This record gives sequence, structure tokens and C-alpha cells, in this order.
Amino acid sequence: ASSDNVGDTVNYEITGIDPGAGLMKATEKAMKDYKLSDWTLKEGSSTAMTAELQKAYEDKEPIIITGWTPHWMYQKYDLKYLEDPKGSYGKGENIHTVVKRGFEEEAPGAYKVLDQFHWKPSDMEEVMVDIQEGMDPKEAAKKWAKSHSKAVQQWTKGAEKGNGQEIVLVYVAWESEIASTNVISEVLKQHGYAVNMKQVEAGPMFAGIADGSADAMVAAWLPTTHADYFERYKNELVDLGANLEGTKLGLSVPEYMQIDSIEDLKK
Ligand code: PBE
Repeated sequence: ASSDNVGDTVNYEITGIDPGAGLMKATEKAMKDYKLSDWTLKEGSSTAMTAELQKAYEDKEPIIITGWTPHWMYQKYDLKYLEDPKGSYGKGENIHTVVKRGFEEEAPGAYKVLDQFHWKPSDMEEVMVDIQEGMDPKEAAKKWAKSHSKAVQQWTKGAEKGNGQEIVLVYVAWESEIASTNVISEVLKQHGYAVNMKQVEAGPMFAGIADGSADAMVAAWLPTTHADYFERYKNELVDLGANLEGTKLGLSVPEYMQIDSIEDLKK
């Protein structure tokens, strides 16, 4: 048996994602709260993170990642969230739809669709899994819209049709937001709008809506994860409320690792 502690087995490294993600700020806070001063949080992207996770998982090697739900990785792999007794990651929260000021007057139909957009974590996961398995995100969105026509009808109910008007949707390349943005984009297209999906970083996503260069996003994790961005721009944004309830953030590890709590990283 090895006397290595967890830190030694992973080089005191937590595999993170893009630096603009609220999850990275929350992890920095957790590292302070749990006094993990020997540890480093590695920046990258969610694609790089899941690639490293896959590699470690296949070799049954230890790895600690920054995770969130909904995400396909919890479907594909046996993973667990490390307990967070200090509550560094906050409680479960919701994903909000946010539009620019004046959008309701500019595109009332699209505004109404976005306002009525609401689905469940299991819906989002369906789309994410298809994309992860290799389906083009647009195709996965079309497939979901086709097989959930009742939901789509509810979102578009009473909404004026577009006549080719362009709607700019901003999003970050997080798997959850790739899924949601493609689905709402598909629905808006079917409703007569020309959608321009712009992939940006987290800061510019909020800034773009605030300065009016973008119309809408379905990717605001509130009240905690994107609190900084939201506070900064809240007077320039219109918050349409939750489009999905029940998210989670935290450090995650494969089930085969013998640790259960963030506290265990100190040993
Ligand atoms: N995430 C996914 C984002 C919000 C959506 C949890 C990686 C973040 O941390 O900002």
C-alpha cells in the first residue's frame, strides 16, 4: 500500500476550466476556505478538462476537477462531488435568461419566446449527451425540438413571428450552454428569426448584452456563480428569470478515489 496522500497523487493540482468561469472563482474561494495553500488550480477550458478526465478515468488514475451539473460527464462516468461542509460553492441555483434593455420593443416575438423558455436538467442533459456522442450541436438541438414539440409550443405560444429579423445570442463554450443556446436558437429560427450565435468569454457575454451589441443569453447562473458579472452590469440588463432550476457546482472526483470531502485534500 502507498502512503501517498491525495495531494501527492495529483501533484497538488485541481484541473479547472476557463478563467472567466464563476466556477473558477468559487474554487479559488474554496481553496482559501479549506486552506489548500499547497494546491494550484489549473486554467484551461471545459474541453481540455473533460479530455483529461477521460484519460485519467480510463487509466483509473486520480484526478480532481471543477465540475457542474447539468453536465454529461456525470452520466458517462461514475463521479462524485466532494462534500463541501464550509459551503464554499454556495447552494444550488438557477440558470437565467437575460436580454438587453429595449429588446422587448425591438423584437417582441423573440422576447416572448425567450421569456417563456423553460426546461428541466434532464432535457438539457439529453442534448448534451447527443453532442458528446458526436452529433453536431445544431442537429442535436433540432432533434430535441422535434421530440419535445409540446415544450416548444409552450415557449412560442402567443409570440409574434419574426420576419427574418436578426437576433444575436451570446454564450460561452460550456457544454451546458452549448446545449441550451443551440436549442433556443433552433426554436427562434423555426419562429422566423435569423439567429447569430456568438461564442465569447464569460465577461464579454455580460458586457455584450449590457452595451447592446448582443440581444440575449440563456447562460446566467444566479444568484451566486455569476454574481460579480451580474452586479456590475445589472442596470444595463433585463433579467427574465430562470430557464432551468437545480444546478450544482463543486470539486468532483471519480468514484474509485478514496476521498469524500474537500477536507480530505488537506491530509
Ligand atoms: N459553468 C457552467 C459556468 C456557468 C455554466 C458552471 C462552468 C461558470 O462557472 O461560470
